Amino acid sequence: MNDIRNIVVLTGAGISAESGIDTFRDAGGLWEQHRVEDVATPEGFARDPELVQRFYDARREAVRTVTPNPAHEALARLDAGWEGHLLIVTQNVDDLHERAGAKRVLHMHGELLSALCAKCQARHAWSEPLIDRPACPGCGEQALRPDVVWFGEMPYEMDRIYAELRRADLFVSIGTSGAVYPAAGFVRDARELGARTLELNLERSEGSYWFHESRQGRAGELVPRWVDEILSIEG
Ligand code: BJW
Repeated sequence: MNDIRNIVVLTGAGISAESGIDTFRDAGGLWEQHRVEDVATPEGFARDPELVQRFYDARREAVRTVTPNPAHEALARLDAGWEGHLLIVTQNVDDLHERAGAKRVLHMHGELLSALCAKCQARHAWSEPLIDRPACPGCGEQALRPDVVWFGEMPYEMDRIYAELRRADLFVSIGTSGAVYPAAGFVRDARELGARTLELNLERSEGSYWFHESRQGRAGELVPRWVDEILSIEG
């Protein structure tokens, strides 16, 4: 463990579950409440934009009412204390990593508090509803959509993520089912490139086989314990 300098952490919906945000694939999760084809694909948006805007407007509103939990706080502590390279790649569209104080965060599936203009492609910080089709502050067109990555779209900053995976000594996956690519493939990529791999999740994920070590439990308990371990090797 003493030769670890460069860390990539991948987080998923499970890290925000204890803050009160629904996951996607657990019992009672978002995909039991909504058809994924309707609300998380460009085709669904083209068919029924109002349904999709309502879905994301409600989630944007709900995210205001929740707060970071001990797992987000522990990763922020890691970010502040770790002198080597660190990148927290999150699949989550909430802003709980940032609100806990983490700085080295990349939102590969976009952000609820951002709007993307389908006309000029500009991204704008956004906290209001989109259902009433406000004008894009850049080009003036009423073409704003949620700034999230739907199935069939390219996740953000893949080149930067793969560059960090190439130099990672340690890859840690937290609270993700491993059902959605390319994120689900990061463990295999990181391992084949020489990183040690660790999973912290309520249950074994779909790609659990690829991890050197898999710990099961709640993120709010596992993550602070792991951060204590990793920071103790630096100090
Ligand atoms: C706890 C806990 C607690 C609970 N403590 N743990 C290869 C093979 C097959 C298909 C494909 C492939 N490559 C691409 C595809 C197609 C597709 C895909 O993956 N399809 C699958 C269905 C197979 N992927 C795409 O289309 C992606 N784009 C793409 O691939 O572009 C081309 C490309 C090619 C090559 C390189 C790069 C790019 C885009 C995917 C976009 C996903 N979008 C969504 C919606 C985002 C906006 C929104 O939030 O609404 O992203 S879908 C949804 O799933 C969301 C999540 O980020 C994502 C992952 O979910 P996550 O986070 O894992 O949540 P859950 O609910 O699944 O799991 C939660 C876990 O937490 C569970 O395990 C629980 O046990 C655990 N848990 N409580 C710890 N307290």
